[in-house]
Amino acid sequence: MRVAGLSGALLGRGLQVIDRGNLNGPPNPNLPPVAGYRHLAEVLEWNRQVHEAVYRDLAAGHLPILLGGDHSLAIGSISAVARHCRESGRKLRVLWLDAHADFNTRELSPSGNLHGMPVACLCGFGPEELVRLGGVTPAISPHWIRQVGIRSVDAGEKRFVHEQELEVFDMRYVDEMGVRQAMELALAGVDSRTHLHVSFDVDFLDPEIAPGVGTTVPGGPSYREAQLCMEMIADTGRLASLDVVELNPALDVRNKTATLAVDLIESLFGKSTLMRRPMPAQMSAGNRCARKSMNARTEGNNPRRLGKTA
Ligand SMILES: [Mn+2]
Repeated sequence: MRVAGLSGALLGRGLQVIDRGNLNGPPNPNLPPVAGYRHLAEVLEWNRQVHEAVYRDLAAGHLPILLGGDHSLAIGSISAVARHCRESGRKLRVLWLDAHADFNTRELSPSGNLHGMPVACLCGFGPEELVRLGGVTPAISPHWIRQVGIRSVDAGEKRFVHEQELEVFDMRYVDEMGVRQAMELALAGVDSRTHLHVSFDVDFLDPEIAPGVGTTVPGGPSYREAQLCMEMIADTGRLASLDVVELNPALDVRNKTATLAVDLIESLFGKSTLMRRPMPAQMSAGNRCARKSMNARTEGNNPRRLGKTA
């Protein structure tokens, strides 16, 4: 994502960018599960580092962006966000964009992979060390989470999702009701007291457009649907922290997935590719000029070119 120009894209949105560099955790030992978990010691160490880094930047008034790495890192980042919200008296809403519910436990998971368990760990179900990482257990309530794009859930995990009353807008919902309604409901209740955290697993996207992930699942959101998700989040003006995870450059094709991720992050930070006019009340003289010149170009009768130039 650095190579794909993430910093430049954010600078282009008028933001200040501080690249904190890489965190340095232990390597992946590639071992089978021990007592139902794979690499618990390593995952714990990485998450300690993520927690401290994210918490430090939130306390400094920054908007942290975590680039992963596998989705278990969200245990560190979201526990830090929850701690920050407790201390600053803010409500937390977690928007989990993913093909998977990531709500497995050792009893339910066939693989023991902790990247399938972060939501469960954050809600208090998982290995003690990870569950109490943020100081208060559980770190968050299942009722603070909205999941969108889900299309691969194990049978036992599905029961557990219902039992814990997670609000899930799966791909069947998106197919039937559209992204717009899913996102309207997922963002309902977000107000000026809300800290909105987005945990964006790149496998949320359809593998046709985003091949660079380890666990592709067909039937995900298209380019336009993903853009609409991001634009609707931007419209709330409440995005306060972000994870972008599971991007695997070794599986990518000419950095296509990273480039797409950067493109979507730009939309998340308010870049609009569309032609919608600003509300008249908010329209400045500058905007009016821009509108006039766009109209002038429309008269040239080439709307496609207008779309691109604009
Ligand atoms: Mn995930």
